[in-house]
Amino acid sequence: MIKGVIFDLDGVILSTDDFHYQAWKKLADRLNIPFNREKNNRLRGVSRMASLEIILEGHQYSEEEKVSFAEEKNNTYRELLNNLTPDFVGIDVRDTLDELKNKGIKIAIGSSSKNTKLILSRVGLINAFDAIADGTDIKNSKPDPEVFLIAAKRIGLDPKDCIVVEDAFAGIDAAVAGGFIPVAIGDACAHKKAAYKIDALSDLLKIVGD
Ligand code: B16
Ligand code: MG
Repeated sequence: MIKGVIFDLDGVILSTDDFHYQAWKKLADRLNIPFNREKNNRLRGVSRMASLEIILEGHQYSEEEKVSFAEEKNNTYRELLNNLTPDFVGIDVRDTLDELKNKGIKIAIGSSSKNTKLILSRVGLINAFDAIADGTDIKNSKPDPEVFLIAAKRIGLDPKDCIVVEDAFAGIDAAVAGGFIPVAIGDACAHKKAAYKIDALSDLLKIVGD
């Protein structure tokens, strides 16, 4: 029986994944490194520094330069986050979270992002979840299951009783590695190990009702 749902943030609860793309694209263009949406899909769910390594593949830079590039990208990203307001949260997302709570299902966030709490505050969802686990809690980012295991612990549930909803291949791998039920949305729907593939978050209501 499903007792909990752990949501990824960027690309699942919010379309902040597009802000990540825009911020990386600005950096890549400045460095004259080719970067497109296909390559961006490899960055989904992956930490900031690991994302930078993927962008810089085949190019040599010092550690100091890499730290400064990551900071530059994060500054651009945070400028874009200034556009966030509660209107950014889709009605389907709000209704689904409410419905899950009404059914007595625990809900949590499991995100690799260190900006998670800033984002949730800006859109008015900081108190909407029973627990938040994010990039500030973990040593290893997805595909390591650490962030989801922390989220499950914080809602007091066993991974086998929890769905993980992900838009990233790395996130589906992490869910499988942690013993969760992996549900894919968006880009992750092409992942063979997704137990369910959904078009909208409200499709979860059918899955938990199974
Ligand atoms: P930050 P998620 C992930 O969030 C993003 O998908 C990924 O693109 C980003 O690099 C990572 O967070 C770290 O984010 O730079 O804000 O700490 O999809 O796990 O919610
Ligand atoms: Mg994501």
